[in-house]
Amino acid sequence: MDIKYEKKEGIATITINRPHVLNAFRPQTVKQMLEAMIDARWDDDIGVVILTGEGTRAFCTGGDQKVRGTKGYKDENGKQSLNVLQLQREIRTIPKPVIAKVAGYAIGGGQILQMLCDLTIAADNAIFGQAGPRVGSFDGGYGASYMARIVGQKRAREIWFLCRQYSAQEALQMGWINAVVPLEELDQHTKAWAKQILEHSPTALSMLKAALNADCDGQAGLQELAGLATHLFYGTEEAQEGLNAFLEKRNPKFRRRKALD
Ligand code: 1HA
Repeated sequence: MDIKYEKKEGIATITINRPHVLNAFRPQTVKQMLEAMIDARWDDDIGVVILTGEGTRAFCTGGDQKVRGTKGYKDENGKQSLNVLQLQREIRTIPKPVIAKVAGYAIGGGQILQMLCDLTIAADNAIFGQAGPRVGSFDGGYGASYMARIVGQKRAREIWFLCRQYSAQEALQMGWINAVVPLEELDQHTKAWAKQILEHSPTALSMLKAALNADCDGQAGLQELAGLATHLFYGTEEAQEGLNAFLEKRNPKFRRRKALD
């Protein structure tokens, strides 16, 4: 396995476990992360997901350049893909808060994963940066446009064009991450944030996540927000009347809607 997956006290933790390559991901890693995210999505006991990397040297340094081919990254059968884009969408749309716990490098596609998490808590040894233009790659999707929404257009261009590395403090100043804590306190702070979130209304949190996404994600964002609205609507007497009328082969008798009813 390329990841560790643990569920405890309402928190699912996904840990990229490839420290020999600073937690760079290959297609199998991404596939396992996706399966874990989907498990966490449907598990009613899970309210928060934590994404992290094994050890203290790296959160994730992006795609494993040692298995990169001409059409993407090669899996164990030689098939090439960019399946991390699917994982990005899952992090974005899972209706539960996802927290990135970052120690060490968050570089390239690893930095994008961190950025797509709802919240990022970094250790004081964390280093953030882009590498694509240095190694012949780029993420022009969320990696460009969502980054610019967060740090601004000038900074996003600097990050991508210069491929420099930024300290946790610099990332905090840019609004790229939420908090910086001493490395030895990273676990404790991340757990405390997760526990605080778990005390709050899961429906309110999921609606807020979808609403904030909808502002950036166009029709896909509206679909997500509307899906949650439909989910709530199904629980109303009005929606049940429509269903019952169909099943009972009669015309529905909908109550006239009062303002803000
Ligand atoms: O752009 C995309 C995508 C775009 C669209 C759609 C999908 C995408 C998917 C992915 C990506 C990308 O992620 S592109 C960017 C890929 N990442 C990089 O280019 C970062 C490469 N790594 C580094 O620049 C450096 O390793 C480092 C600045 C993070 C750390 O340097 P340091 O401290 O000097 O450590 P280093 O000795 O380089 O690394 C330790 C070991 O980890 C090395 O292995 P060794 O030589 O001991 O056998 C190193 O090769 C390995 N390693 C680190 N990062 C990667 C890696 N091996 C493969 N891939 C890596 N990303």
